[in-house]
Amino acid sequence: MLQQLESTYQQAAAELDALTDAAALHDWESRYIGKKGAVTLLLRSTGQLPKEDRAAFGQRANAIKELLDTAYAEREKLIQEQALARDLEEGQIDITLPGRAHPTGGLHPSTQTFRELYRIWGDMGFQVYRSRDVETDEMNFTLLNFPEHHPARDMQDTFFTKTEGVILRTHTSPGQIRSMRELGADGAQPVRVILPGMCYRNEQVTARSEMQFHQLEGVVVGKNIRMSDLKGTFVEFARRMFGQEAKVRFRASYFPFTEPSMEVDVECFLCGGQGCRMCKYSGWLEIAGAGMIHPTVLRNGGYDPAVWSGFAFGMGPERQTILKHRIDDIRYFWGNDLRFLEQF
Ligand code: FA5
Repeated sequence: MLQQLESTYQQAAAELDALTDAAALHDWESRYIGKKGAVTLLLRSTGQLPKEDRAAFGQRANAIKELLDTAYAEREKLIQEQALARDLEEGQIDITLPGRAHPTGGLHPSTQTFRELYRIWGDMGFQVYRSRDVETDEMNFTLLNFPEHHPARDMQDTFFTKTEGVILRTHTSPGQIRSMRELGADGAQPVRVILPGMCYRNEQVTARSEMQFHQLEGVVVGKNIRMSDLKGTFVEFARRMFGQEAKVRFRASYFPFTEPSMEVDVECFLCGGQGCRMCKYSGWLEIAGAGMIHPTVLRNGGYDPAVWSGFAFGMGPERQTILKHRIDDIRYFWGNDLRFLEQF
């Protein structure tokens, strides 16, 4: 058996030296040193030998196995190196090819609109004030002069929590009270802030309306603040946001917390006021609700309405983004579909 072992070793070593490709190497491995390889089987049959021969045979067989293992690893490395050199020579790896670019993330279209709004309102002297998403019914409605029976308090509009009197804000307007109370120093200091944030309404989701959407509120309180200030501010804002030629229109409206109240429209930038599908052939696009802050609300914010006055407005950045990019469905915003998001 020792002779057989030696001749198998000679043969294996000679064959290995002549191998030049990976497939043949693999075949060699299973024939000689794999689980059922000739050397492995010989090593395993040590026990069948007479007792006195076992130790010498076992020792030699183990040494041969080790020699072949090492030679195999060396040959494998050599074959890999040769293959790589061949590939390089044949030009299969073109090292002059440009690297592959990694896809980079982008800003959400709403974030982009917000940043533009921050820049414009910031340049016009407004600071950002962050108010909370989870609100009290009192802040969201009562202190904003909503009568007890106002339909906005109905179950359809508001998301309630399990805690009595605690809701998800339906608009950013409760931040009016919070910012007046916090920054107004008990009705002694003026306030000029914008309040960005998410709002929640328990309403039917459609192409134009979501259950959650952003608003950007604006609050200005001071002495001698008049309707003309509100108007002038919006004319300036529209120019900065939509271009120097932008025209603004104010329509009478109603909100419990402003008096008088109005909707602010800009001339449709798609058709220049001629009338098109986007403006529903009216020539105008609504961009905000606004008005002079109601005396009751001023009082609830800590101000004496005989001395102080102010205006407020609330706009919907998603609706503005929809108009700007002509997006046909608001549901894309929170759908997280990369095919939509990657377009911005
Ligand atoms: C308000 O929420 C008032 N708080 C705005 C306001 C503030 C008026 C300060 C006066 C003074 P309104 O419900 O119209 O008003 O919403 C304001 C804007 O939020 C809308 O013009 C629209 O752009 C956006 N908006 C309202 N509901 C949705 C909705 N379901 N999905 C997407 N955007 C919405």
